[in-house]
Amino acid sequence: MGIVNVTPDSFSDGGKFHDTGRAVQHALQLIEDGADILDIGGESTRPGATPVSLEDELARVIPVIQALSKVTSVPLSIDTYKSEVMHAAIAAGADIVNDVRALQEDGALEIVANSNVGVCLMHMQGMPQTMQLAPHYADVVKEVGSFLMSRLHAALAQGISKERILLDPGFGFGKTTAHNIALIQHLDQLVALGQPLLVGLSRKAVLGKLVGGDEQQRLHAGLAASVISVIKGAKIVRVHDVKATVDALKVVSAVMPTN
Ligand code: PT1
Repeated sequence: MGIVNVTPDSFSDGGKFHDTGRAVQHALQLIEDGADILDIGGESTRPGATPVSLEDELARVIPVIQALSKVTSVPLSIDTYKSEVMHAAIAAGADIVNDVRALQEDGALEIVANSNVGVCLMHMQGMPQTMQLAPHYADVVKEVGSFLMSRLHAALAQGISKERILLDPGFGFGKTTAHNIALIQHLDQLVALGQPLLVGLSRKAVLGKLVGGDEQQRLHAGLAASVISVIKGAKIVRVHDVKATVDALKVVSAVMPTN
């Protein structure tokens, strides 16, 4: 899964047309690089990020989804927790809803249930602005697992069939380095929940903790993280560096063909 961030160009005044074009160009490059899914997002959920209004988020992502759905059959995922954005994105051609709040916002379960799109249910402790201040768990693997099971059951109860549902431990979302590492170490316990697992570690702070350096210097650490995750059973990795990740995973597939 290749990441397509739709955020205003620092040189433009949030002029939609220019930003749409850049995002579409980037998405097409990721397809060329071997992405099987594109994840399109208009609001950052990284620690400390400031929220984006509904109007701005719609103006950023909907034109990109409309444009891409006309030119590619690669599945498009919308990275949002807002039910109005889910609704508009599905109408514009999105195939997957990727929700860091696991369909807990009002109306979100219903909108996904009344469509035929896939959905990724992610775990987060707290909210992006404050989630890294004091993450706390008695047993992070158990607690993430039971949260994901409860959201899985909420989705099933709403009529979303299990074939449509992905689960995600939410690396970096209200987790210390030790919590993130424990989740990778015990990923098999989350695979055992029975749904395909999506994992996002690309360029995240936990990698910086392990190797030092800024975001641009985390590629090799991220490749190791993707390889380990896939060997441990993850089905989808959400990454910025698609070509490098595809190459690394080709080696995994050659050596472990059933993986
Ligand atoms: C993710 C994910 C996501 N991550 C899914 N969607 C982000 N399903 C956005 C840091 O610690 O893992 N899974 N959508 C990006 N969020 C973060 C979080 C970025 C933490 C950076 C960090 O550096």
